[in-house]
Amino acid sequence: MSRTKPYITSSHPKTLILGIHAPYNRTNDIESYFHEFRSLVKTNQVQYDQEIYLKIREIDPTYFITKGKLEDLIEECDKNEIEEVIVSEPLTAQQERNLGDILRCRIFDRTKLILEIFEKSAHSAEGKTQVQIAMLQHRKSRLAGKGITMSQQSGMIGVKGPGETAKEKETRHIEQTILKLKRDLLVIEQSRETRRKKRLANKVPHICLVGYTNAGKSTLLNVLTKSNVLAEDKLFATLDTTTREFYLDGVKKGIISDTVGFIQLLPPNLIQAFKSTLSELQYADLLLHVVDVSDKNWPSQIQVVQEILDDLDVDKPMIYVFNKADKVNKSLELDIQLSQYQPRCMTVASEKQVSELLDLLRHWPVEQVI
Ligand SMILES: Nc1nc2c(ncn2[C@@H]2O[C@H](COP(=O)(O)OP(=O)(O)OP(=O)(O)O)[C@@H](O)[C@H]2O)c(=O)[nH]1
Ligand SMILES: [Mg+2]
Repeated sequence: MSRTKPYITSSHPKTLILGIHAPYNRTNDIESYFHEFRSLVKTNQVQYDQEIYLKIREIDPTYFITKGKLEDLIEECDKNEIEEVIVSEPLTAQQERNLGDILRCRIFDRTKLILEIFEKSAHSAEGKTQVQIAMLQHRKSRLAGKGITMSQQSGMIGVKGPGETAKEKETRHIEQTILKLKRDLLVIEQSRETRRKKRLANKVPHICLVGYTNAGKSTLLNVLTKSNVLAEDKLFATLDTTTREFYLDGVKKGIISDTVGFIQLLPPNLIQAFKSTLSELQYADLLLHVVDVSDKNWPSQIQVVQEILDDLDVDKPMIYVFNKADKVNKSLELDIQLSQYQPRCMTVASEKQVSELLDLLRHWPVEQVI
């Protein structure tokens, strides 16, 4: 495939978003998946000029997209003078570079998109440090794929041994920065540990909200604890764990924490980097798994959350909280689907309709839990 289009440079790149239905995608409804992708782009405040959605039956190891579809895409990018392509899927460093070369565009994959959103949403020192580590790890993985442009020798006359390549130099710099950030994180974690020990010593029951991003966790925390945590119609509004006291019928029952939302194909580097925040879940007595039941993909979203919890070795008593019940029509089919999840309740957190949940919490059988 020969290319003639020159690289274009401008301060406002012409951007195309490319939603791909990949063979590994297990969502029930691909339109909702693409809607989620557009929400990611919107949350990252990127304006786009064109959108293309396509289905591939297999993944091409070189370009991710198979030949015929790739040729159509090249034509589209040429015709519309596209400078930047945002892809809904995670790409390998190699695929990202090859696609960039053949399309003559800058390519951003799902991982980069999510990392940038996390970077914008992090407020606490801990959140910022965790995101920075994940960003640097991603940068390092991209450097590893880079070829000769980075590897000019920088040896000097009169200096023994081979010169260090620019790539090696940058990789080393990244590694050193990551090490420093990890040390900073350890210090921050110590204060978390102290607070946790105090809580455990006081035997304060701890409830954690978990769930897919945008399910309504923060809204629910606000209702249950009469707080005012940021709840927004954007993905990953919450990155920092907020903990509040929880009173039921006028009696203090324990504390409730909000956590970072999950999403399918969450970059592994981010899960790794956020392990210290997510470690709170290991000490929870009860998880409230908040599900946006109005999203057509809610069953696969439950699966995504469960897989991440399994990955983190978190196995705790759980209540399924089917939220946004105001946006669904009750049906026998839905009832049958929901009956697989026990114990469960329906809520409309935005309208403070949480009585079914409060009933469950009131009658929760384990004495030491609530
Ligand atoms: N219709 C409806 N909207 C709701 C309900 N609960 C929450 N929302 C809205 O859903 C959006 C997301 O709510 P959040 O509470 O921020 O969701 P979250 O799970 O904390 O999201 P992240 O922190 O981004 O993971 C907000 O615009 C809420 O107002 C509900 O029961 N019904
Ligand atoms: Mg939130």
